[in-house]
Amino acid sequence: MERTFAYLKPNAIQRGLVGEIITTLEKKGFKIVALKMIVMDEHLAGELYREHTGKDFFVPLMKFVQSGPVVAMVLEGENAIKRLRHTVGRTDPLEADAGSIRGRYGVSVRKNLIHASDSPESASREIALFFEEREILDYTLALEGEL
Ligand code: RTP
Ligand code: MG
Repeated sequence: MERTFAYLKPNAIQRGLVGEIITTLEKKGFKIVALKMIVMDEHLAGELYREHTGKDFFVPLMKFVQSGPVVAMVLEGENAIKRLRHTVGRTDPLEADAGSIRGRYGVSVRKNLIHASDSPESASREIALFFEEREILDYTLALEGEL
């Protein structure tokens, strides 16, 4: 089983879309193994987006992601990294598949609702930025008939 990292951006919380987005992830078969609400500080946001340092959208992006609480999570599943990227959709909601999270609810590139790690290296790095190992929990999902 592969692990990946996602966080719901401040506008997802402000728009009341937390439940709907998490439901989508659960229905898509991702197992939530860590979950918390936090407000990112300058250091955390800078580390998370360090590959974009200096780009024209970097400063507004930094400001936006620190503008309110986010919901950070670790998701587990088969091919979780690629599957989550597909479920989330392309960066620009206008280019994202209509059925993807960004395609369904996104309005602008910056406020595209959710982040998803783009590679195994990013996933490990980003999980470690947000979670301690003891915050990642082990449990068994109920199977049909065991509910
Ligand atoms: P993410 O990292 O949030 O999952 O998104 P991504 O891989 O699809 O996109 P990436 O290229 O890593 O960009 C990170 C975030 O920066 C904002 N962005 N704004 N032209 C722009 O104004 C622009 N380009 C990127 C988006 O919020 C994007 O998710
Ligand atoms: Mg990215």
